[in-house]
Amino acid sequence: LELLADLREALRAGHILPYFQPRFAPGAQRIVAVEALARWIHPERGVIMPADFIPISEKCGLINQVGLTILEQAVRQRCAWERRGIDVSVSVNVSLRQLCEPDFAATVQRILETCGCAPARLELELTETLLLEENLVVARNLEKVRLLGIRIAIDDFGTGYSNLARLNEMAVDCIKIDRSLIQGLPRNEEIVRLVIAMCSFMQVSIVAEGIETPAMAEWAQRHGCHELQGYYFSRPVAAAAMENLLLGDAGRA
Ligand code: G
Ligand code: G
Ligand code: MN
Ligand code: NA
Repeated sequence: LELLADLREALRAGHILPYFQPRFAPGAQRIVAVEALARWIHPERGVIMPADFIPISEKCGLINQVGLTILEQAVRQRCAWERRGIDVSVSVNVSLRQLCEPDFAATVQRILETCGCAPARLELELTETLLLEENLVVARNLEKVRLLGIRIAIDDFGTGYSNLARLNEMAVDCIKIDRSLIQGLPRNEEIVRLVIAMCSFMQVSIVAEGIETPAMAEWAQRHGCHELQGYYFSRPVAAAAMENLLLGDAGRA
């Protein structure tokens, strides 16, 4: 409860901000996108992780404000990087509660327009259970953001209950294979190969999450994953540290 009062104040004070984790494309040999991950920079308690405030935000109806501030800051940061010649897309996690807001799509559009951000450079990460949603408001929001040209990714794929028919119909742009599947390699090689084959059939971009070792990176690249994400490349870091990674990355290319 105390934390909740703090959270409202933190939102007002701008203490909820995005960290960034690189998505490395082995084909291009560079960071092509960054995922924004919410952090609460608490004046006394230091960095508070999403697991300790996203669930509370969901329960108390503050997730819309948390999601919005992360989306806004992430898009603004991406555009600041673009002006400095750094070319990178950004992906942002979106919760079901946000998509239940009738004006969600309009709000995203306004944020893009304010920053002058190309819609195709923004990806929204949704969980697969969200695809099962029969809610009309959610369906309309998804349709609207897709029509704007914003990309849709399915996050944590392989952990929920997928409706494969629905997934195929939805024509998502990207599937992020959950780290539990990647970290089960090579024991569960067969199942991950089947997931990759299915994604290839659907012509979606494939991201392997939770890459922690060179062996995992090598396996995922060899088996056709388009992007790799995980501690092997970098933990989620603050914008300034991400910028250094991006500049170093461009330097190497
Ligand atoms: O950053 P970390 O790896 O601890 O993230 C843990 C979880 O918190 C992830 O599953 C992620 O989806 C969720 N999360 C992080 N940032 C956001 C956010 O801005 N919005 C929502 N809805 N979830 C987030
Ligand atoms: O659920 P989502 O994929 O949005 O959240 C990403 C979460 O996964 C973040 O909490 C992030 O810190 C974590 N993460 C990212 N890369 C790795 C990794 O290589 N290993 C582990 N264990 N966690 C990771
Ligand atoms: Mn994610
Ligand atoms: Na994920």
